[in-house]
Amino acid sequence: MTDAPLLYSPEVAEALAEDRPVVALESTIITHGMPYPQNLDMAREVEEVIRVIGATPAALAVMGGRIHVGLTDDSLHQLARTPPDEVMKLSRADLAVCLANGRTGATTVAATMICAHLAGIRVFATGGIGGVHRGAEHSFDISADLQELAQTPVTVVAAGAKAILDLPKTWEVLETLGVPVIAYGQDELPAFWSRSSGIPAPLRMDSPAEIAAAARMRARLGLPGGQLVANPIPEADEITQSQILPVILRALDEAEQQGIAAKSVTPFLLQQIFHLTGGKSLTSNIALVLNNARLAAEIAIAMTNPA
Ligand code: PSU
Ligand code: MN
Repeated sequence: MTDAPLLYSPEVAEALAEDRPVVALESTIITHGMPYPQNLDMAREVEEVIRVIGATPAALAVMGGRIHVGLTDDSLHQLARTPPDEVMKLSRADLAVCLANGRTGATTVAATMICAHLAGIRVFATGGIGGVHRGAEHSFDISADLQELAQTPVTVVAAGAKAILDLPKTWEVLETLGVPVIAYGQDELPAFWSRSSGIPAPLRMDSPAEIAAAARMRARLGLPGGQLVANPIPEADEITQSQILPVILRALDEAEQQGIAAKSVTPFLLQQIFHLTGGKSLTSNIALVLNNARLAAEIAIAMTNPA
């Protein structure tokens, strides 16, 4: 069907051949989103959570000229311990170059959606999507993740957009692009580390079956693009908006003073916030990723067993 250089792990190949549920996972969150060794623990736990629910995890990364669909524990370990500056952070723009040059690359939300779709996977779990950065009216820094949601048919489960972004502008752009933004189980959009954002959700759904049915209907209508499921972080793990906002503002200040730009912005801010919260932001980040993996596995199951 596709001429793309895909290399499936035996486990993922078998699951897809038997039409069993598979959940795609990104690798930028491992290489550029969290420090070692917590990133490795997170990656392993996410896979475990997905298996326990009855789906197969497929972590995606580019190595040796191929898109790996499903990573061995050795590959996960190797990615997790490689310094961020030695791994390409891949979005739509970089994917082909990385493959053609035989370099190692970690997939962002955008690149993971592209690779998942090529591999025949319809659901993907992550932490938070990229979006419109604060000050984008000057920097024009808007993540390619948003455009990808508009064109690639994969359901992405995230805890909203990362709160370091300009959230109202991010949701506006998604609306313009025609991306369904679905809050899971609440009327308000979550804000990554916090359950509430003060922004009403454009759409709300309360079950994996509804989300699977909406994806099927979109395909029947011939509408391109995916959907974003915004899944609130569990209460026990949240950092409230009033606690995290001053920290975000300090991190943004630091980024500006150091002249951080382009692809480095997101990793830099996450690292600053990690230090400023004494590690609490990372604990929350891991908790929300696990929570998203659980929901994504349930959606993948609902997609393979239409009601
Ligand atoms: N979510 C996280 N941590 C991350 C990311 C998402 O919890 O590190 C990554 C994702 O790969 C996302 C990327 O696609 O950050 C966005 O980067 P940018 O703003 O440069 O598009
Ligand atoms: Mn950017």
